[in-house]
This record gives sequence, structure tokens and C-alpha cells, in this order.
Amino acid sequence: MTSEYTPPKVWTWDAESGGRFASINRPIAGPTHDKELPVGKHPFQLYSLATPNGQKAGVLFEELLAAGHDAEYDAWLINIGDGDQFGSGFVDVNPNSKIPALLDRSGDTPVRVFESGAILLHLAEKFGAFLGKPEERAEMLSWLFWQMGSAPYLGGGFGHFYAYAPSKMEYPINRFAMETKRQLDVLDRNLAERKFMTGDDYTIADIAIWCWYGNLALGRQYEAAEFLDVTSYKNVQRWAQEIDARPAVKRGRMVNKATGPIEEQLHERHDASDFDLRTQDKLAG
Ligand SMILES: N[C@@H](CCC(=O)N[C@@H](CS)C(=O)NCC(=O)O)C(=O)O
Repeated sequence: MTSEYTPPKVWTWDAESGGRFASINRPIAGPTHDKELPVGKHPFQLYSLATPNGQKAGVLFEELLAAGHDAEYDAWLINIGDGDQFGSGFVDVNPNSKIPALLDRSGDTPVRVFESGAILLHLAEKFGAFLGKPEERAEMLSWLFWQMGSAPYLGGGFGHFYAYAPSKMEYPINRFAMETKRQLDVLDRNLAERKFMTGDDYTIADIAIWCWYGNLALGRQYEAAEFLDVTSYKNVQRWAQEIDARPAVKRGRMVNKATGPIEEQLHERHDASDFDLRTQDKLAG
């Protein structure tokens, strides 16, 4: 493949673009097949996969439960590599065909929620939790929306070209490594002044940002820890490790995880005891 490309007058979908996930990329929306979604016994039905975007809801649910809220949920695995996100039932819950998606059946009428940031805000407002101090709400929302706008540069930009593209291309890797490091510096400077993103309170902004940049700082994303010199962001490191140690975060990371060490995988979650089984696996070695 050469790096030169002359775009045609009109783009057409002639061939797969190559790289990981090429087989599931399509330029059209909507379902590809009929498939109903399963529904469990709890008020909240989460349809997800433990990618950084997918982890956010699992972490918040586990934090809500740990804090004593009535936030019981069923978490169902959506395997995006197999195209589950294009099933008719999933598209009914998220017309954008991306995980995570939530069906809130706690009220009289089921409510669908898609976009991970909207799911976090919907649940946090419902339970009045992890929103931070009222006087810091605007700051909290600013960081939450910062994550939603910034992470595509990390995932769709840096991660795609560094780890998933069919070949290593200097221009996009440079461009997105530069932007990713700038974002890490933005976080590092903020966390030099504050314990959490908005102050002393741990909020949904921390959850959203940690799932992307915390995992990156802890060396769990794209095998890029050395390349991006993530340990040099000392304040991000301190914050990432502190959040990583929270028991609810440890559980939340496992929800709908279908890759990685077997003891960290929990394909579906329907009950708190589902995690104990994984712990037993771990103890058994
Ligand atoms: N802005 C969306 C992004 C969701 C997203 O990109 N999900 C990815 C996995 S991390 C996905 O479902 N990809 C499947 C596909 O593109 O077909 C959110 O935060 O919920």
C-alpha cells in the first residue's frame, strides 16, 4: 500500500478498507438481520462489551450498588466482532449500532438510552449519585463532555492507526500520538491541582475519563505505554491507580468482558454473585 491516494470524485463502497474491524464497517445504518434482545429480571438491561466505552456503564452500576442504591441490572454481551450491534433489537435500543446501550425499565414505560455519556448522566441523575457538588456541576459536565469529544482522537485516531490499521503510516500515527499526548498533559495539569477531575469528589466524569485515559496510563490500551511514555504523566498515574484500586471498578471492568485473562472475564452479569465465581477461578489459579 502506498501512502499516496487520489480520492475519486464520489466515494463508493467497493472494498473493505483493511485492518482490524474492517469486516464490520459499513457506510449504511440500520439492522442487517432480525434478532430480539434478551431481557432479564432487573430494572436495568445493559447491552455492552467491555471496551473503554462499554466499561463505563458497568463501572457506574457497580459503584451505585456498592453505595447502596437499588441499581440491579442484567448485562448482556454484544459481540461487535460478530455484528451483534446490527441486530434489529439492538438497533431499536441504539439506532447508531454501537455499544453500550441501556434499556431502563424501572418506570412505567421502558426508556432507551444510548451513548455512554448519556447513560452515565441518566443513571447518575436518577440516583442522585456521583454527580459531585452542585457548585461543581458545570465543571463536572465540562469534563464529561470533554471525554466524549476527545476519546475518538485516542481510539479512532491513535489506537486505530497505531494498533489496528493494515500498515504503520507515519503521518496519522504522528498526528494522533501528538494529540493523545496533549490530552494526557491536559489531564495531568488538572490532576496536579485536584484529587479527582472536578475536585475532591469522584464523579461520572472520572469514570468516563478513567475508562479511556486511566486504562491507557495503566498500560492496558494498544500496547502503547512505552511509545506514549505514559509513566511520565505522574498525576494521571496517581489518579489512575487510585481509581483502579476501587472494588467496584475492578468488578465493573469485568462486566461483558470476553477477552483477556479468563479470571477477568464475565460475559454476562445478572447477579452480584456472578463475580464470586470469577474470584474462585482466580483462587484456583
Ligand atoms: N460515542 C459512543 C461510541 C461508542 C462506540 O464507538 N462503540 C464501539 C465500541 S467502543 C462500537 O460499538 N463499535 C461497533 C461498530 O462500530 O460497529 C459512546 O460513547 O457510546
